[in-house]
This record gives sequence, C-alpha cells and structure tokens, in this order.
Amino acid sequence: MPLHTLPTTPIAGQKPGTSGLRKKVALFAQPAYLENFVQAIFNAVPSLSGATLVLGGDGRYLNERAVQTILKMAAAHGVARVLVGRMGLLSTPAASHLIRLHGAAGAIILSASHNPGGPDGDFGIKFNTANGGPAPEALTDAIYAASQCLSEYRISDTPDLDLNLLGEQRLEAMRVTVLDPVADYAQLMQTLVDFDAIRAWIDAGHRLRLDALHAVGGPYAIRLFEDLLGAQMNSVRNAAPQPDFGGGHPDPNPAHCPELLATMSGPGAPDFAAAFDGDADRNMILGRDCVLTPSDSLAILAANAELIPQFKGRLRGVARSMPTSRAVDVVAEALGFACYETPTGWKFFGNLLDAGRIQLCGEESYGTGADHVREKDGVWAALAWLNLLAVRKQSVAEIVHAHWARFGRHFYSRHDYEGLSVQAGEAVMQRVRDQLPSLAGSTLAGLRVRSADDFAYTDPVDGSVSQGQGLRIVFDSGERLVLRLSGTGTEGATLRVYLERYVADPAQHGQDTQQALATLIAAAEALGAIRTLTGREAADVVT
Ligand code: VG1
Ligand code: CO
Repeated sequence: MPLHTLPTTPIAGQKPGTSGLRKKVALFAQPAYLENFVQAIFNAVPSLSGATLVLGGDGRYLNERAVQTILKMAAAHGVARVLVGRMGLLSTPAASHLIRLHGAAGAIILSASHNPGGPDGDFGIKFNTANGGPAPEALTDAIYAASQCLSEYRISDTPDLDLNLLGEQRLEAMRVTVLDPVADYAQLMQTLVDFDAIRAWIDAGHRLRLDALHAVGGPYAIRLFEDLLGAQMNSVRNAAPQPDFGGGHPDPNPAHCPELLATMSGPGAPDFAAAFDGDADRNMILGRDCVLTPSDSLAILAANAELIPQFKGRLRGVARSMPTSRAVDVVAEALGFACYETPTGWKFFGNLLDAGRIQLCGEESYGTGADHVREKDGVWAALAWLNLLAVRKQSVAEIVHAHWARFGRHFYSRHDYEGLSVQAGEAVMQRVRDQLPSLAGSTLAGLRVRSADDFAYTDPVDGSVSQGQGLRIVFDSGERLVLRLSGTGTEGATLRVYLERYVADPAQHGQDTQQALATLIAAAEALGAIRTLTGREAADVVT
C-alpha cells in the first residue's frame, strides 16, 4: 500500500488560540508544519478512524494544497469517508451543518477567518467535533500536547484528487464525496426563516446590498439572496472567493468596509445591507443611514424572536460573550428568558446549545448565531434580519430606535491596539490586573468603580472552569470597561479595550458613540496607562 510514515519532530508554538491555530502563511508553508498539526489532530481524536470527516475552508491562499494534504493523511489514518466542498470550499457554518447532517465525527476547517490572506497573510486550521462546534478547550489542549511529542506523521502518496468534480471518488480505501458547498446549507436556511415574507418584501421594491469581501460567503449569498429570494442581480458584491480577498481585510466592520458604509448613506441607499468575513461566520448589519452594533443586533433579534419561525414559541435562553454589551441581558430580563455570559470564542456556547439552555447567542465581534448549527452564522443573521424587516414592515433604523426607546441604549465601542510588542500588551494587562483588588469604591476619570475582576467561567453544563478570560470593571453609573488580549492575531499582541455605557433616556440616544463614551475612554487611559505603555497615541481600529 502506498501509505507512508514519515519521521518528524515537534514544532514549537502549535497552540490553538480563540479559534484554531492561526499563523503566517510563510510558517504554514514550511515543511511538515501543516502535517504535524494534522497528525496531532488524528492522534488526539482516534475516533476519526472508521468515521466520516468534513473538510473545507475559506478559499484563502494555501487552502487547496492543504485540502489535498489532509485528504491523503485522512486516508492514511483509516477515515472511512470525507465530505469535501467543491474546490475545497466550505463556509464555517456550512461545515458545522454538514457534520450534523451526516453524523460525521468532526470537521477540519481551513480558515484564518477575518485575518488577511495571500502569500503574506495568515492561514488557519481548526477542528470541530461531532456536535458541529469548535473543539472545547480540553481537546485543543490535547491537540497541542500531541503536537509537542510527535515523531512521525502518516500520509498516502497517491496523486491529488480532482476537487472540481462533484460526486464520489476513492483515495486508497477511503470514499471522498465532493459536494456543492452551498446546497445543504441553503436547504437548511429555508426551514428557519420566513422566505415567503422576505420574497414579498423584495418584490415590493426593497433593495439589498450584500458584500462578501471576496471571501467564501459569495456563493452562499448569491444562492440565497439572488437565486432563492429574488434580489436584483448584482445585489451581492465581491462575490468570487479570492486567495488574497482582493488584498483587503475580510473583516465586516465599519473600519474595514468604508465603501459599503458610503453605499448605505443618503436617500438613494438600499434598504438593507450585510457583509460577511473570510469564512462567512461573521456579519455586519446595516440599514439606510444606520450601522448596527453586533451587541444591539443580538438584543433586537432576541426581542423579536417570536417573529422568526425558527424561534417561535421555543426561545428559552440566550448567551453572549463577556465583552459583548449587556443589551441582550435587559431584553432577557424584561421578557423572562435565561441569559448566560461566557468567555470570548464560540466554543463556549456549544454546551449551552447542546443542552437546550439557549437557542440564540452572539459576540460583539460581529458574530451572531443560533442552535441550527454550532458556529456563528453570517448569512443566517442577514436572513433573520430580513425576516424582521419583512414582518415588521419597518426600516432597520426604525426598528433600532424603537428598541432603544423601549429597553434603553447601550453605547458600545471596541478599541483595538494591533501589532503591539508582546511585552507592551502584557504590561497594560498586568498594570490593570495589579489594581483589580483595590478598584472597587475608587474613582477613575470621575466615574466610581462598583466592581472589578478577572473573568473566570464555570460551564454550567460540564463544570469545566476557564480562568483569565478578560479584566472587567463595572461602574456605578452604568458603564463597563473590559480589557483582554486577542487570541487570533499572528503578530505580537493585540490589546482590545471594550467600552460600554447604558443610557435609559431616549432624549440622549442620538449622541455620537465616541462622544458618549469619552469619559469612559479617559477612565481606560487612567487605569491602563495605554499611551505610555504602548507608545501609541490612539487605537488602530475603532469599531
Ligand atoms: C476574535 C473575537 C472573538 C471571536 C474570534 C473568532 O477573537 O474577539 O469574539 O470569537 O475572533 O472569530 P480574539 O481572541 O482575537 O479577540 V472568527 O470569525 O475570526 O473565527
Ligand atoms: Co470568521
């Protein structure tokens, strides 16, 4: 049998972060870098042998080569069947759905998500388990441990498969099924939201704009919004996935999508817009002259869940990541469903979703999702919003303003300091951490601190504990400040400063966000000495 066992040695640093292993392409392209990590997955998950594996990625540079390598390694590990997206493409939510639909043992997903791609960009790989969700910490720790004690990897030396050819092929004894990456996902979407209502709304002359940012969301958006819902041709822009995402950041936020923001301003603008990230699990929602924060989007979906068929009569709980604004908490309190606060990263929602404790969840980082898959889902979020617009017969701005008038507004912003030295990032965190025990009762920039801690989470389903998940400072007057270091960056350290202020009075809801947060921004500076310790005058990315 042309199966090879090749000697290798451990490579330092193959530790998955917030969402898989993300590194520079230059590192991933080095001999055995990918093979070692994939071997570590097979070592840590022996149940893959004899089982079905889902495989695909966001189409970035190295995607197809990595898919061919992983197929040959899967064959060498006795995987019975691989379901792979045509040309090696699968969005993250579509991969999650395929695991669940086919009872697969897991998926290997190739993506660095919102990070730039191309030969000078980033590559990433993550493992999802049989429930469809990202591997929990215990498993990513086991994969990392396995990567650090490898002596060989196993791979077949058969020729590459033709990934353009839909249908069944063989690789050694293994079945390989090349699938249309969109078909099953599009089927699922039609069982969740009210397609008839959305079609009628579009037929009535409403216009959409979807921006796939040259990433994997393009084919999904074309099928759903143009083919199935009847949006005008060309409603989906930048729809062809490109290995370097057209040179941009495939990151749907106001800082990285200036053209979309311009398109959505003024009386002639479309009625609704959304953008998706590299692997199409993130979403940004916009209306005419209206950019939503993801935290508000989550809260508004929760408040209107009864209008979406998927949730009708069955929303029992919601969850948000800790830095996400508490807008959804207010809704949960008022409407009487449970609300959970988890650490950053979708893997922490999995148990709550599996246990049926929550049906809807989200993160401030443009991630929204529900219990139809175990990943955040960008295209689904846009469909859910269209469902609301079609049923409520109101504009995005009207729905948002009505929500604030009823529940109050949480002004919210995230300030990112990117590419800091690891030392500088740690210095800010350490300075704040050192002050935590003495902060309660003290005053920062005129704001009185109510409580301060380093967020630790005990999973209510399996009791697992995750420490050190971000520093949070809550103030008496309704503000909250959170600091943490990114776990997805590939260069130095990225400091994230999350700022939130609750204002009940509708007369004050029209303020500019950065102005509304000015005092809190000053408090963050007083606390973290960010300017002095990082040498930066201001954040690199403000969203
Ligand atoms: C960021 C976001 C986090 C998200 C993660 C993966 O992580 O803050 O909310 O779950 O990216 O999203 P970090 O550790 O850099 O803050 V994706 O769409 O990049 O997989
Ligand atoms: Co993503």
